[in-house]
Amino acid sequence: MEKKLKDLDKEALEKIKKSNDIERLEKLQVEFLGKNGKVTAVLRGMGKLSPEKRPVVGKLANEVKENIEGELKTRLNELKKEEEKERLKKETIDITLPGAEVSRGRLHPMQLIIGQLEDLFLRMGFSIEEGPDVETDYYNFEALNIPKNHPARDMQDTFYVEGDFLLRTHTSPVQIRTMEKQGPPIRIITVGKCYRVDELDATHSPVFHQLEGLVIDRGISFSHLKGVLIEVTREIFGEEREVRFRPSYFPFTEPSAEVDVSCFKCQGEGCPLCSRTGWLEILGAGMVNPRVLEMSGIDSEKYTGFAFGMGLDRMAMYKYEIEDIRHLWDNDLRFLKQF
Ligand code: 2NL
Repeated sequence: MEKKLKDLDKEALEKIKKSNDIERLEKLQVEFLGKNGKVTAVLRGMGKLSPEKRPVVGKLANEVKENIEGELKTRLNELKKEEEKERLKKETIDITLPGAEVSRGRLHPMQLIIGQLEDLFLRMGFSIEEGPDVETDYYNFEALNIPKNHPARDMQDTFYVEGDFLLRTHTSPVQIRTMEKQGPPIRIITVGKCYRVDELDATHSPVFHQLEGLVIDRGISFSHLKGVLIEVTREIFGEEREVRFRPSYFPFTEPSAEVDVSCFKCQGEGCPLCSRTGWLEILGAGMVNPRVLEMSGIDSEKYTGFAFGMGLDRMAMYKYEIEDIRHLWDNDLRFLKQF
């Protein structure tokens, strides 16, 4: 019986050493140590032994059993490590392969113009104010000295929401709210969407963008207005540009002016962009009408101010030579990728 155990031990160790996969090891476990395994069978036969022999064989049988168990475990670990090594080898990545291209987003031309102008005004000491797109008749018209019979108030021109509410037709309500809330001195700009009933075509859109500025303090004059606007036009259209002020009329400013910049395409010679005039109209401006100041609670005896407004869609179209305003809304990547 002792010989039998030693033979089994030898046989098991050889088989374990030769086995090359985990499944095979599991089978060996069953073959030798399982319920009907070879070593188990020997242990079961021990009852027939003499009392003297029993402890000796018993001890040996246990040693053999433990030995086989140990060898199985060792071999199993070895195989697992090899398997892991194989797996890692297969999983290695080729770091010399070129990476997948990450395509960068870019800013919409309208956002480019807005960013450039905001930056310029911030450098000049202005702050930026915002306000709601849905406004009341008071903030959009009344407080700006736009009379009840003014054509802008017509249903045909303004989107009325319901009751007293409408979609702002310019950004001026934000300036009014700032005058009420803050009081002088004021040095702000506001940028945002405005709405007017208009058929969409190459040059008109019912939604458009405006930038308006407002400066109110003691002793503000038209020359301050000129200084700021000349700075702005040269920053956007280049240092060499001429700036021209033409008399105009707005209910909320007095006196009022429209501002032209010499055409950057033809240097003022006359071309299709400027309709052969040599000038591009870019904004309206003026000294804030004292009635407008008073309505917002500002003493017009003490304070004066200037204001200006520009259509940003037109600015973007000039600057980037966009010939159709609808490009700004179409989200056609062939267009957007050019900026
Ligand atoms: C234009 C003309 C302008 C203003 C806007 C303004 C605002 C207040 C008081 C007085 Cl609260 N004026 N804004 C002044 C003059 C012209 O815009 O052609 N925009 C596209």
